[in-house]
Amino acid sequence: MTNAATFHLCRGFLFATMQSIRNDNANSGLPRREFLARTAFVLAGGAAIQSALGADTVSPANAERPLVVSTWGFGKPANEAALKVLLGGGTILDAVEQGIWVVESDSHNKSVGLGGTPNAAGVVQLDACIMSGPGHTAGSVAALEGIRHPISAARRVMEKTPHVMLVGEGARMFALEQGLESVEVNSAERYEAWRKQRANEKLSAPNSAKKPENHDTIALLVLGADGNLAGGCSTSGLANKLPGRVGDSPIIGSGLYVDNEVGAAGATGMGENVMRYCGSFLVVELMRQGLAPQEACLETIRRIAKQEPAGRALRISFVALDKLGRYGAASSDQGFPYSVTDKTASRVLHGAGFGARAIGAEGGNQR
Ligand code: SD4
Repeated sequence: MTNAATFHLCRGFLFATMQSIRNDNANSGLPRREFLARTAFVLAGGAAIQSALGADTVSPANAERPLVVSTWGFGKPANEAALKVLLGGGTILDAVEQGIWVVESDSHNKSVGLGGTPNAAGVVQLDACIMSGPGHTAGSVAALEGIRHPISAARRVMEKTPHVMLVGEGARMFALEQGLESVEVNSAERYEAWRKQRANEKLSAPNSAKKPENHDTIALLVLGADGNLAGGCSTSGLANKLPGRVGDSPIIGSGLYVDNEVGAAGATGMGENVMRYCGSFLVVELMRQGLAPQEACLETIRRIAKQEPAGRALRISFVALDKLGRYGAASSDQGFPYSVTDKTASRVLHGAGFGARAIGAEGGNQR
């Protein structure tokens, strides 16, 4: 049964129960205090059902299509560009690609595109992927240097090669061969200088995860007017990462997943805490089992937090959109902003937060 059907069934049940309490009261002269107590109990049940279905749940009847959902407040202009593409007759993949261009081109953004924060050697390495619901096709690039729009490189991998993923120098060569806009990168010199500087240092992963503002990804999901889904993801990844480090964002099933029968999901945050759990795949599979998008995001975080030594310090967030046009988001932190755009409105909302106490209560390690 779909969530919408469950919701209507539950609502019907609550209504009938309220009616029966009213009738009982009228017939039996139930004391007022008991009548109020029973009523409160039923209403609380209703609230719990609504919350389980996700705060941002919309009924399919109200769902606007096309619809665009993305991570963070900086996703809003990207959504608006994507919607414009769709309304102008572009495909869902055009919408994903051109929406993400907006963030990749934003020189103020320090976590996506060439303006992103460099790795430990001082070189910006970019990760991106794209996925189409129809045909279940995907393309991805990782540790890509000097290419203005990694999302376009990912799309070319999907559409022009028999492969899904290209990395490093091979990905750059392919992007250049495809005529994608590029900039010079003197990475060989920088890597050599870094190698010398590191020679006497202990090899350890740079601990740049302390600041939440040092890594943000655009994951953008589109539901077309015809009900087809697509998504994309682009990031410069974790600041000060080891050269060659690849996060969750270009990994299909981790930073992004689209299933045209069910829905789409994308991730942002500490890639290492998403890619060991196939996070976006899990969100979509939970939606397949009947959870509303927001609840599926929350349940995924709950599942990861249960096994994760980092406990509530996961620093991960998910957005999700289902085939019916319902959407939601959740985060291991409070107040995760995400953007939702359709013909009627373009808004920045806040996903459900997964609080420290909730994790403790479920046995997570709060070290
Ligand atoms: C990564 N997930 O490279 C990316 C970074 C990110 O919000 O999304 N930050 O791990």
